[in-house]
Amino acid sequence: MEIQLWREILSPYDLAVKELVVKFEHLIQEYRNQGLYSPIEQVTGRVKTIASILDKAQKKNVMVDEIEEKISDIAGVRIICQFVEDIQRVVEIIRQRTDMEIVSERDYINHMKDSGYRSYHIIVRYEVQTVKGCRKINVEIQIRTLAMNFWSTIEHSLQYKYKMNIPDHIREKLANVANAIILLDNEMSSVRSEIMDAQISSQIHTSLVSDILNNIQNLYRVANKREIQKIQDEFYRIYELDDIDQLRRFGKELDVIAEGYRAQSIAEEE
Ligand code: 0O2
Repeated sequence: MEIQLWREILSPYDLAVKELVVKFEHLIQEYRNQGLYSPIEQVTGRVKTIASILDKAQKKNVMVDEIEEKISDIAGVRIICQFVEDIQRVVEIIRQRTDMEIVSERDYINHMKDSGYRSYHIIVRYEVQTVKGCRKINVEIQIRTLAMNFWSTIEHSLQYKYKMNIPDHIREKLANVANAIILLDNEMSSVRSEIMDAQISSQIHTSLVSDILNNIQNLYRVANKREIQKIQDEFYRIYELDDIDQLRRFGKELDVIAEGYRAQSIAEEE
């Protein structure tokens, strides 16, 4: 098949990966904007390279014209979570979605591969709109923790270097590290709720400060400069106290002041 045709074949896969990355990133943002913990930490995506598709087709005895039907990870999205528990939450989120249909699931978290690989795989059918009309294609979604991702990224690069013949002593080390990663993820899970609480209050603090600074900036245009200076000094004083309740109260007072100026300017316009 000509390279030009490959480009055309891969184009809807490229679109699917881009759309899905945007959708999952938006989910992260929605959780954070609502001051909630996001079970998704990061999202990445890729379209398999032509060389890698051909390699896989050869390994699986797949003819070139059967590639789209028989290779289900041409489009791949990777969802990284902080904790093992988050993986199941993400699986549930995907199961509930109406813009993708689950074709199959593979649980390499509870059923680790002999290599030591762990991840949860879901193949979904996803619809994209192209100039030639609507196309439904397969996308593989891999869900794993940061620690699992660390292991699989290193191991994958070694597979590439050693062309599947990783020396025994390295293979043994990788197997040991895979077991250490199970322990590491379990240890992190045991302090999950405290870590989540700390992360959420840090998010709330950041968004409160940003709302207050936005409000002060808007007031600059309409309010008396002396009053603004007083508000700003008060903000610095409260900020240094490092007390989220005081900051929240201050933010609310500022909202009332801003609302007063808004009402005044509407009245002046009329
Ligand atoms: P790449 O370069 O990431 O695209 P099967 O359906 O069992 O015939 P298939 O399609 O390979 O075979 O399914 P599987 O086993 O679920 O693997 C799909 C993808 O999972 C792989 O794609 C890897 O990305 C990842 N994976 C599976 N096993 C391992 C492993 O032992 N180590 C690492 N690092 N990744 C693994 P590709 O095409 O192999 O690679």
